[in-house]
Amino acid sequence: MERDKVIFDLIDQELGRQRDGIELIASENFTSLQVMEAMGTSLTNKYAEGYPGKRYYGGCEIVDQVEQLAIDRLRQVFNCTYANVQPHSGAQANGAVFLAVMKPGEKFLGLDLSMGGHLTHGSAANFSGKTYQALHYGVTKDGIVDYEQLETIARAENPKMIICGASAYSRDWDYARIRAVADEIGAIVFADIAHPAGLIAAGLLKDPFDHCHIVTSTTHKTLRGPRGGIIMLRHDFENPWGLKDPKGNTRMMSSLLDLAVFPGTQGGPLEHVIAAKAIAFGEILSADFKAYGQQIIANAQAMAKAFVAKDYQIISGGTDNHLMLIDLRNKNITGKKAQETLDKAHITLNKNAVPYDDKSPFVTSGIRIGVPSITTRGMKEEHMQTVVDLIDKILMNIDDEAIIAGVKEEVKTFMKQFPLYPELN
Ligand code: DSN
Repeated sequence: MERDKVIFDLIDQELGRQRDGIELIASENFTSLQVMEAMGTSLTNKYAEGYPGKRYYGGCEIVDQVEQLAIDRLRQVFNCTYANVQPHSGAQANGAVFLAVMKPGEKFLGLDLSMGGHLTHGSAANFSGKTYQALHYGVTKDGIVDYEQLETIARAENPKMIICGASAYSRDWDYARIRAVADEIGAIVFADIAHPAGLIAAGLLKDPFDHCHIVTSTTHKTLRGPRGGIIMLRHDFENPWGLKDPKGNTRMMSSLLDLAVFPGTQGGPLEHVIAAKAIAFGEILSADFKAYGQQIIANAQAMAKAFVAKDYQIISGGTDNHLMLIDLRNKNITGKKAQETLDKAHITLNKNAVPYDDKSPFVTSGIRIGVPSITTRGMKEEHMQTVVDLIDKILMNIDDEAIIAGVKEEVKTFMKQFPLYPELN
């Protein structure tokens, strides 16, 4: 077979794009080379429906070891007793939780997408909003989760499940407060920690596991692994609603979750990705990861301060984690225009609705900025001022093509200090 030059050329171009640009998409990161290597291996050829030691196919003796290592390492990362490493994505992990816990039409409560929540927490366009009755809490005018509203809705509506977690929220969570109201009404608490998982693993944010019955995450954001999802329980428990498996047996939550991933929502696991997850979890268990997490928070806070000094409006006034949401209305620029123009200068981020936004989700009034990727590339607090200066130069000259082209060159030169995959030509 001839090498597919067309595709490999595009892959080379993408590597160049990643190297030359300032990557500020809060949900992205750069994996280690060994994490990427594992995904391009013979493990991609193997079918392994089932779980280690209980497969529906022969020849699984090697992938069983790979998957068991991934499970064991993940348990160690979050000090939990149960882990499922098979979900292909965070959305798949969340879908499995819904399948395990909820019957169609039942109520749950999650953070509104327009206030920083996630599609799978009840958006009308998503399976979660179509299959179940989604109720939402929001954030206050100050941009902090409105716990009072959450409690009021929970007490009035008795949802079966309360979800905490967000895609565009820069503050830590009061998991204990959510658990307290959930216990009053007999609801399960499910935390989706996809965004801050790496900071939680590093012990730098509150630990959700003591208060939330079920926890899911993606593996490719602050955890710096391959694209994928995971589900975890610190302690297994009997399912409180007497839910039955398809054979009519009542099962422990761990067993219901395993069944909900396979055969409930997925077929064969991606063992090449699971191998990469195992490598990433091994990296998280190393001494360096805590320092990485600390640097992320230091960078995010330095960046927020530099934006505030230039009169940018940060939602909630700052950040506890790896990201910030900026309301651009005082600058008279939409999120869409900002994203598109910054893209021309190889500064990559996403437009984002801000709480109480008056613009459509396609336009938005804000941008979301995250620092995990630039922290992986080696940036420190002192580099945040340069990044903010470059963004500000574009936003203050949004229709000036010459200035935009100049910033693109400045970005390229600046990023040469922070090599990315030097082993790859
Ligand atoms: N799309 C992800 C994000 O950007 O936050 C969440 O799934």
